Amino acid sequence: KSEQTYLDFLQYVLENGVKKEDRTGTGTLSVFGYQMRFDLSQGFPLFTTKRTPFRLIASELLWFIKGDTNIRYLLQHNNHIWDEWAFKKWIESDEYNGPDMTDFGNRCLVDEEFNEVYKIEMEAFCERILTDDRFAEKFGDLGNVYGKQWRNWTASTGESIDQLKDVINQIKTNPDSRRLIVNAWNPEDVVNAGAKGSKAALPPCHVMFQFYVANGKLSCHLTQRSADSFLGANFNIPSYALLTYLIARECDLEVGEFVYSLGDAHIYSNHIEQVKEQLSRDIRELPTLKINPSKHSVFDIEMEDLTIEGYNPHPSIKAPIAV
Ligand code: UFP
Repeated sequence: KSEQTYLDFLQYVLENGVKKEDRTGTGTLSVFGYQMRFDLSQGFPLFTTKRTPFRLIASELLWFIKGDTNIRYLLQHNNHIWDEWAFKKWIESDEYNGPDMTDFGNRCLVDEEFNEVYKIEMEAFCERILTDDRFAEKFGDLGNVYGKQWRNWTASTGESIDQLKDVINQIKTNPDSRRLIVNAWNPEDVVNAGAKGSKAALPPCHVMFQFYVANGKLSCHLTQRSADSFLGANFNIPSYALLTYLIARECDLEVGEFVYSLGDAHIYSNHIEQVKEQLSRDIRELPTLKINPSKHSVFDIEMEDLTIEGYNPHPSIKAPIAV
């Protein structure tokens, strides 16, 4: 049922999406405004019509939860999903004097020779982030991205606000509150995001989330301004599902629903065949999430405390990511 909800969404964007250009120059089919609901008690929404790597989703979420914004932690967990953003900062810096990497995302797709040079530069970059502390501090940090805004939002007074900790305390002490919100969108940081010298590597896609407690169950509602339906949404759904499971557990609640609201929901023009392939596959049973019972607090969870059982997906489907 959960997975069908996602497949129906892909189908909907395919059928109703309008042709729309985008920042990356790829082109999309796009709809504006779409909502999905997933009953988390019916299994963990790691979908089966395409293999989705749970380790990447979990290590990224734990990285946010720690308030970490440096890709070193991700690399230590063999997670490369944020590399390009840090790499961009590096190649645009005065210290970089390797081969020209301008517009590397698009060039990799069309120029095989360039792609080889890029891969070597990127590998060297990651190795240096892992081994060179000064380098990592300077070029591994993505600035004011999720971890910072969730755990360490800077107020106008200079004081720091721990939104995630506060919201968990509120869920425990004031569960009927209608203000159980964590907001990642800071207008001050979003100005010029991604430009040289800006405060954040990119403006947040998952802008804010809200919790809701009723009948002993914790639900979560996420507002996402922009969704790559094929490569992004299937990561974002299990990521927030995991967050909801972890918080529910700490607050002695069962899991309720994950409600997922999208602004610009799009399928990139070079993902259409892949989407059709995914839609042709039959749905299998959703896996279950196991959390180390000896850990209680969200803030103590490490990768080895999380396991996925009964995951038997169809093979993954490759598609180029737009950067
Ligand atoms: N994107 C997602 N989910 C994410 C994330 C990015 O779908 O969690 F970080 C996609 C949405 C869009 C692109 O296709 O990445 C971001 O581009 P823009 O900032 O132009 O919306």
